[in-house]
Amino acid sequence: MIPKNHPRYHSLVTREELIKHFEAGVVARAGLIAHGRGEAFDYLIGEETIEPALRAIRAAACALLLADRPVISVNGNAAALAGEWIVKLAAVVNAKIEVNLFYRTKEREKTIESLLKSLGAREVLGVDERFQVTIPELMSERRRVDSRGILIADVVLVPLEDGDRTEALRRMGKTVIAIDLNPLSRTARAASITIVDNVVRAMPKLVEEASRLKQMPRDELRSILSSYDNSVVLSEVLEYMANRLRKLVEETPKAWSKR
Ligand code: PTJ
Repeated sequence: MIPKNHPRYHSLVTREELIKHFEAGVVARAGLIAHGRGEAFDYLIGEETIEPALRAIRAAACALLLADRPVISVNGNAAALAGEWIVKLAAVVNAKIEVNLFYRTKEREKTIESLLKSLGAREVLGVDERFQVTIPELMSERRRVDSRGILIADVVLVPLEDGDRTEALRRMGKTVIAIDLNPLSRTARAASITIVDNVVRAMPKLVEEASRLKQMPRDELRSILSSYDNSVVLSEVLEYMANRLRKLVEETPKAWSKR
């Protein structure tokens, strides 16, 4: 039991969710480590969705709504932390959901498929071997993709990724939307749109934004998307982190440094 008034309540609840899903076979062992890395970067943005991330979320919603064949790629951490929102987003933007794992086992694929189905997903790609193809652009287990999903997708949302795959998908000509707390990661740098935010906060916001923008004329969505520049957004995130650290340094009482 985590008391609600604990100063790190939300962070501890998220950890418990991950541990629970690790024990259920959804999250990979390395997924726990990956989360720790993410948490460290979350501190640097003050554990809130910052303005550059909101702009990336808006552009991502436009890209998904304008896509002909959007796919949401799901790994263990994403399923554990944002499964419900993945299913909701897929319904709003009419996207396919595909399980695609780095630490791939048949069993984990099935467990994640069941979790997503229990949350309302009607179809989950990436599990049926009859539709499995390998993409030559990649060496890792992630090279196995579904011929009805990622292979033919024009826009792929990859919450929490490893860099190789994002680069490979870009080489295949796809628009890649990443959610990654680390603005320095290869994924963040290689993606077409990078949402530097915690997947726990970003996914509900993405669903909300996509639902709102769905009512807008497609030309307006195209105009929002074409004015988006990912390198500008990434440098704004770094500037935000640097300014925040500078401010914290100034605010830190001198006494602290003497301790
Ligand atoms: O389920 P699998 O087998 O596909 O494996 C998934 C992991 C995440 C273990 C695998 O993709 C991996 O090893 O990823 P990396 O290379 O550790 O990258 C994960 C990235 O996600 C890092 O840049 C972290 O900073 C970031 N990250 C971690 N937790 C969050 C996050 N970004 C957003 N929200 C988070 N909660």
